[in-house]
Amino acid sequence: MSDTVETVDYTEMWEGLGLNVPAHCALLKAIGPAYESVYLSQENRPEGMGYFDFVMSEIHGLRIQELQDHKADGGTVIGTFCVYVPEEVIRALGGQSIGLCAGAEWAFPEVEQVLPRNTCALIKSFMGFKLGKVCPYIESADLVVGETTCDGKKKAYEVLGELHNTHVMELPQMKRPEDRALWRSEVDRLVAELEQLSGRTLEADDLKAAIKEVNDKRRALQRLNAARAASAAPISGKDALLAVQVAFYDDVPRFTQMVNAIADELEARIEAGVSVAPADAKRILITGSPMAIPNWKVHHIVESAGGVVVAEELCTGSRYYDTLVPEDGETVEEMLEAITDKYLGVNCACFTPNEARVDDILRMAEEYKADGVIHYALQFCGPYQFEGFTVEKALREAGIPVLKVETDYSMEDAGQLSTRVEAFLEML
Ligand code: BJ8
Repeated sequence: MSDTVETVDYTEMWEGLGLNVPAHCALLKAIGPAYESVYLSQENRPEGMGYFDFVMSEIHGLRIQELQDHKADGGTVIGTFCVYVPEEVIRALGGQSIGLCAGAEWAFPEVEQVLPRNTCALIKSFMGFKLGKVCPYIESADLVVGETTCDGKKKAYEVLGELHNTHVMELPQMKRPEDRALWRSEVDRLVAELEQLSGRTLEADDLKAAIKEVNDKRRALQRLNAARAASAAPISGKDALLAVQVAFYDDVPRFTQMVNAIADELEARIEAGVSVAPADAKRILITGSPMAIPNWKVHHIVESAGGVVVAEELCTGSRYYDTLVPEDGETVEEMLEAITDKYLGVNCACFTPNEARVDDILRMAEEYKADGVIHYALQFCGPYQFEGFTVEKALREAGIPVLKVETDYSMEDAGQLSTRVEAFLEML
């Protein structure tokens, strides 16, 4: 992508996808200014973030056009909502894996006619985008792959399944050998579904190449995030969060190259002692429910209050990029075994017990020199609200200050949240 691309009218493409074009334009009109005020108002951003400004300006334009071109060339587009869905398998079978829109309030009154009101904002959001016909990603998707994680998602996929071609993977809720065997069989079932959809057979060479490409993407994110451990923060938390959010739907090799370029820049900034935050800015680790694009609310509040977010133990954070699939497998069987283990290793609150997540948080708090931790749970997100107690207890025992926040996508509580965050930062 170049930053000199002329403005293109995508209306015909959006109409072809069956979008409600006036409603869709209203959505874009809301996201543009939000991005400007949250992102473009920052000072001293790494130059490489210009790529993400461009990606955001074309979020429903050029990238959607690329997906249509990919489909015209015989490829598939596969929508996902969870980091457990193995994107290596999707890529190896000619698919583009796309994390679907789920980070903004849209058509909630319509959603509440098909889902209970006390459903988390993330689920309501993806259902609102579908019912309101404003998401070109889901309308481009040949298949949506869901998973049996929390109860809300499980049941929402039943409703979504009536509106869109949907495949649900059964994710076990424990990590015993018999659970692993179930998950292994679910990986096979996904392979079979994608083979049928694409008309291809999973080949070892393709799977090996896909593992390498996705690992390279995660390695680039690891580099970018490792730079945030420096005492002088070389990048804001908002910018680092955006990079992971975009990782779910951007072209993989291009994204990897761009993130590596930012990592180069951050490493040079560390050498030169360049920081985006004052030396005494309090360093915050955020953990909890995922923050899908354009949910930047808590990061924006923390950084507007003078803190700096240095790490995220989130699915839009370390849970996405921390672990890789070993690259030494040669047969399809060996590689699917490795994929099974890598994904079952993610520590989501849907699992019980889930002590490894607490270990991850404690390790990250130390690695990133966090002064305090914010535990973020979406309202009605039972798994993360429940684990909030365990996490808080472990952090207090370790002597690490913690603030628990429960919120949604509306800005109604922004003032109250800011006050709590300011008080927390002052106390650190
Ligand atoms: S691996 S966190 S992406 S399931 S916020 S819908 S948990 S009620 S999204 Fe998730 Fe996969 Fe786990 Fe990550 Fe339910 Fe909570 Fe809503 Fe959630």
